[in-house]
Amino acid sequence: MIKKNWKIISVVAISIVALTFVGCSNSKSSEEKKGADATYGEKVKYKITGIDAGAGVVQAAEKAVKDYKLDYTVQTSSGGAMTQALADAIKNKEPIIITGWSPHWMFSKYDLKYLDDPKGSFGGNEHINTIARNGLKEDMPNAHKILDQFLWTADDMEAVMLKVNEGENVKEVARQWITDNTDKVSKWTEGAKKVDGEEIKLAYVAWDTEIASTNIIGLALEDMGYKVTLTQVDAGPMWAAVASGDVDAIVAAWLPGTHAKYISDYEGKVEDLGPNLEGAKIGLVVPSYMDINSIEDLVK
Ligand code: PBE
Repeated sequence: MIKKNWKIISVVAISIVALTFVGCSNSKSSEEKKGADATYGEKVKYKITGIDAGAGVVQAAEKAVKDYKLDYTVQTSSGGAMTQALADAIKNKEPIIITGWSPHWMFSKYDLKYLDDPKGSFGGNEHINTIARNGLKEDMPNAHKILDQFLWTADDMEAVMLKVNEGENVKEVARQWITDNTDKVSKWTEGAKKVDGEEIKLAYVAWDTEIASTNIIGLALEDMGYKVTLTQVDAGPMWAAVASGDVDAIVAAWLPGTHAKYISDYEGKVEDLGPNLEGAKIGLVVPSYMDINSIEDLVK
């Protein structure tokens, strides 16, 4: 009887010790997290370094601030200014939180991580679609066919982006990529006839991803005899231009989440030609040396 009681007492005692230990280590780690964020938050002045206000990733970051009740503001600038701020922070091993996306050369150049997004403010897997103006199919069937067949991979795009980031001229990088990838390009042009100087206009935003894709498809169209004009605009005007027919197409529609508002605003006013790239993603990105893993770790 006494023996049995001892057994029970020692099991209970061990459990208490174990639970206390687990409890302590849990509260300690969340305290540490809070401590880490207080330091990070102050160091980054409670700012998420963003890009242009029209970008879906900036709007998603603003949604995240609300969803997670963060004491942060999203600072808008440009893709170039954001990656410069990232480079500066990494050079000094300082914290920074940016509005990131993939594919992107920054993941090849630096050691970075996405913050987990348990509330899904940034959506899930994305693809990049080609969008044509209504009537392009009838007016320019060959160009329409090429745009419709345009398809490449995240690796392809990243290779182009990386070279451009390293300072090579985008037109030269595009020419080299097309020369090296005739198998892919010939699939895009399959069944399309060459034309003689027909004019075609594409719009894009100065996002590194879109600079790469628009130059590649632009050159592929040029090689099929088109006189191609690439116009750089902001995100809102880009969508408005293809919906009004001011430009013939864009290859920069991030769906289903990032540009959801744009595509629903112009429903019926544009033709969605489907994905030209699968496996894209947006989110908050930080250098791997930062001791946080989730957007929730930014909550004070
Ligand atoms: N991006 C790159 C864009 C789409 C392409 C992720 C910066 C955005 O609207 O957020």
